[in-house]
Amino acid sequence: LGKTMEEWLRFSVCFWHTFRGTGADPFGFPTLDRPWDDGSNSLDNAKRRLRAAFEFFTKLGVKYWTFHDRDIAPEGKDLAESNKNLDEIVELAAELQKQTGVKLLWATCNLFSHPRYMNGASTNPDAHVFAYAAAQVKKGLDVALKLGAENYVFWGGREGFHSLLNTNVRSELDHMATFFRLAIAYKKKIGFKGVFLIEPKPKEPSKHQYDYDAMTVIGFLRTYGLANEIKLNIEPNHTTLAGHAYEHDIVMASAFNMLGSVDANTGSPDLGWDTDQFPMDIKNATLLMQVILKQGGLQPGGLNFDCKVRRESTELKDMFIAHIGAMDTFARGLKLAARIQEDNILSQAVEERYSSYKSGIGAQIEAGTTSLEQLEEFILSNGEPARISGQQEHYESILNYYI
Ligand code: GLO
Ligand code: NI
Ligand code: NI
Ligand code: NI
Repeated sequence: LGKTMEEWLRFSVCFWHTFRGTGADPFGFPTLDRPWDDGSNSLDNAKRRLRAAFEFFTKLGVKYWTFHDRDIAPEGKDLAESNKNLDEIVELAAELQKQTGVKLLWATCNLFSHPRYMNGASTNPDAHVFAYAAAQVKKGLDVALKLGAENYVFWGGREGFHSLLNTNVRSELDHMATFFRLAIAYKKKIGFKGVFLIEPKPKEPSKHQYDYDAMTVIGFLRTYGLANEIKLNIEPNHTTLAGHAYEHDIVMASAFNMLGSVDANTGSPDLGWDTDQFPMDIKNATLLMQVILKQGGLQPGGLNFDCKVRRESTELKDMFIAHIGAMDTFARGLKLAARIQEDNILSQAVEERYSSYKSGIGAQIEAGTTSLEQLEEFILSNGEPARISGQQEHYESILNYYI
């Protein structure tokens, strides 16, 4: 299919779950032991973590990693100190990237953990907080440039509202658009070539997040004239949280040429939160890889494992098993998707389903050369359309044949 397995499957390990995850949850204290991590906020500890991370990437054979500014380097007493800490760690990251050949799929800024962001970052009612977030992103882009990030992600975890009664929605959305415009201007100014990506999520931690799902973000980007500058990073677990099928946002984003990258995880659709499980479902992986194959790959995006081992996993080897299992799942998904594409049975069935648009009145509809009067005329002389039954089962059983 014109690319190697590695080119189709641009796997990436995220630093925050794998090296900052502790197994803690809202009801429980940390459970995971990380022998290199003394739990302190020191720069030395941050360096040990980063070295351990690169050892892990190398042993796993993964070519990409991702991080937030604040998970690789400790936040200081003010922005200047935070930036200084970050510089020191980024220096080491650059060295480790060079030594190992592991590259940066994307960088991002944490604009959600610190209390200053409790009412939002770019959509905060306080302009002072907006300015802080902007300054943080400025540094984030400098770092992304320095480390050769291929993309840069914005996940607006606090960009949303808890009550409409205290929220001026329109002005918050205007501010968010301004924030992106400023980031785009700075990106161009410093010559950063990475692709900007917004990661939709409907809720958690915000009660309602503005970047609800793929179509909401696409609508936002088009409304504000940003659609040529920003694409989407789709996380299937967020898609199911929004009440959609696992593959829904991948398909929708790709249909509008907006699928930039994937946070390759999975969730249990019956749960109401983002469980960030490692993807182990072959059928889901096949559905996803089908879309990626069809659009010709994800480059410069990738399959970033935004996943965490459960708090019951105490052994280090669980981190390896989880990532290897997930990579195998996508490799099988890719092979199945390739077979489905080669066989052409499913695509022929789809083509057949739309065959009425190939000629006659359908071709005129496609070409946009018809009118309501003409269509009425067509119905008056042709009558009721025929009904086709059992469609869903027809296509699903074809897919099942491969899995
Ligand atoms: C949370 C998101 C989050 C983002 C990350 C990168 O649910 O998945 O982990 O992926 O902040 O922007
Ligand atoms: Ni994510
Ligand atoms: Ni998530
Ligand atoms: Ni996540």
